Amino acid sequence: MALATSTSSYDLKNAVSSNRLRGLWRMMTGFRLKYLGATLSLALAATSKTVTYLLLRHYVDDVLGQGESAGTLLLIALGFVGLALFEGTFTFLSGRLAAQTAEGVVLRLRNYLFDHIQRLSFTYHDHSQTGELVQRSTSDVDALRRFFADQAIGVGRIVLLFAINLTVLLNLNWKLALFSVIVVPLIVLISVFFFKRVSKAYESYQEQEATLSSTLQENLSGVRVVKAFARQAYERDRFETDNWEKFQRGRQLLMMHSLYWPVTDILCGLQMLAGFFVGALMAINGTITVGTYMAYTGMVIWIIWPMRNLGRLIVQMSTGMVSYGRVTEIIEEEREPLTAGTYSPNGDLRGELVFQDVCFEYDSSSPVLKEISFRCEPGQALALLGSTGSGKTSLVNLLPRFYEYTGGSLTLDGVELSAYPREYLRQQIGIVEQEPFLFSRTIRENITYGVGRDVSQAEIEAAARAAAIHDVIATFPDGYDTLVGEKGVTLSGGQKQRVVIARTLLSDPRILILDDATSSVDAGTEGAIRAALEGLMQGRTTFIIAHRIQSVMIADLILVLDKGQIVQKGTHQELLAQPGIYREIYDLQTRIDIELEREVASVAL
Ligand code: TTP
Ligand code: MG
Repeated sequence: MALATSTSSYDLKNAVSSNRLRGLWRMMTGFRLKYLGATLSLALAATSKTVTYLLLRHYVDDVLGQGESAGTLLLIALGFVGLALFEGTFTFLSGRLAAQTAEGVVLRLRNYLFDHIQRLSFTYHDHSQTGELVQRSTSDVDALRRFFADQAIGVGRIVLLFAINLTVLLNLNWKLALFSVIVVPLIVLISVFFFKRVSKAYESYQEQEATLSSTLQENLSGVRVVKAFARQAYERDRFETDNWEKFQRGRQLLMMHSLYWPVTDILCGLQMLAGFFVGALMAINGTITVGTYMAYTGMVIWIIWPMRNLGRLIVQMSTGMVSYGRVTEIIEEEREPLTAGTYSPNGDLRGELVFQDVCFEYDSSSPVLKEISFRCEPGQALALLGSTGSGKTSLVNLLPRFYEYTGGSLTLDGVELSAYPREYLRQQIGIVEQEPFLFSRTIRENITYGVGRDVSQAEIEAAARAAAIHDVIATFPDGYDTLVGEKGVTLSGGQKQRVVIARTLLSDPRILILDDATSSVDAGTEGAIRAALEGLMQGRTTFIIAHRIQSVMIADLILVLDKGQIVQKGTHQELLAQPGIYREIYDLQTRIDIELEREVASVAL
């Protein structure tokens, strides 16, 4: 890949500026030479156009009717052809360079955004809508591409055409030249007036588009729920309302554009007519030559029409500016530092954890964990039990530093957790998340996802066996190369969970966290996984979150959480011996089990 597009070598944070034009200029780092080349080519093309008119003037005034020779005529004809070729070549070159600049800049920008969004914090992603992020990384980036490809270069072209032609005209006849541009300040004023309004209208249009793509994205993810509740009509109405709003805003935006055109067209047209008329009078009076008049009529078009286009470009640039703002809002967000840490650990973790009055809350709302204190020796298994919403997931999410605890002290192998680099923790801690997620790739790719090395088929199978999923995979025609997800087979909830367990086991973490990892698995399979895990838990600190007593009773220490607090702590035997939630759950679950057995027995009879 070309160096200029590689994201690792370039930090787009530099391109964040309150001055949007400056920011856009900075975004072009590495491509500015190309852009200047494009502008220079334009200048050459514009100059040759003007020279063509001067040649025409020379022909009319000095050659025509002066007993011209065939040689002179040929020379002049060649001159016209040469100039046309010259202009064409440089117009082409300029377009090409501009396209390279624009595509190059946004290629890099897209890569950067993708990488950047992945590195933002969990908190950021909790609060941002996927659809909105997608829209900013596509539609807004595309608006920036248009800015670099058409608008930035277009402005250069217009300024050059204007400057060159006006300078020459001023030299030919300054009075006529000045008369021809009296309308220009007015056009600029009108453009600025529209620029402000179009910016606003476009911003609100893009916002609505983001809302719409969020709605679309959410409804696609939740299409099963929509169907299950037969809420298609309701969702359609909601979408239609949002879409109607977008239509309204789009119409308003177009209205602005369509108002701008006739106003400036009339102004420009009148200006040109007046210029032609006055010029003709001057030519008749002999103030200017006929050749000058002809050159003037050619050149004045290249002053007036570009000015009209300048207005259009200024108006269109406002869209680029708005998109710039929307994209840099993401770029401005701080990345989660992955490798930074005041402590640089050596080798693997032992896995000794000490919680001392640890408190935690998500964005300073109500506390989620309150003064959690316990200790866990290396290699121990620790279980968390508690009603839903009691804070179990939140507690284990602190360990890989997905979130930062807000009070107390949490040490890992004797060092405060906040001193560890996140990347190291995430390599050492394996977490089977409560909601399993698989990529739309093969099962093999999903299982080997977290391992940064080549793994043998035997290793993959061993992990899959331990997670009690090997036999299921073996039934697929493509085995481990079966595609899962949208383009392949759909796995059941329990099967997904087991693939995710295999993935985590394969990464061989020092601390293993199973967050309700077997919630979608039947009791028999859970037993098989548990038996396999017991062997694998040896030598690593393990956190088990589960709702079944059978899953947690093997732990060396069981914590019972309620509303973010530890209400009971001890081994299975200790907790059974005391009154409390644990014994209640135990009694309830055994009673259900006994009744179930009785039912099964009676059916069997
Ligand atoms: P959890 O820690 O998710 O509760 P839990 O894991 O014990 O529950 P379950 O058995 O259902 O998995 O949530 C504790 C509280 O924190 C709960 O009130 C929701 C809140 N919370 C957030 O505000 N943001 C989050 O990202 C999460 C995960 C939880
Ligand atoms: Mg949970």
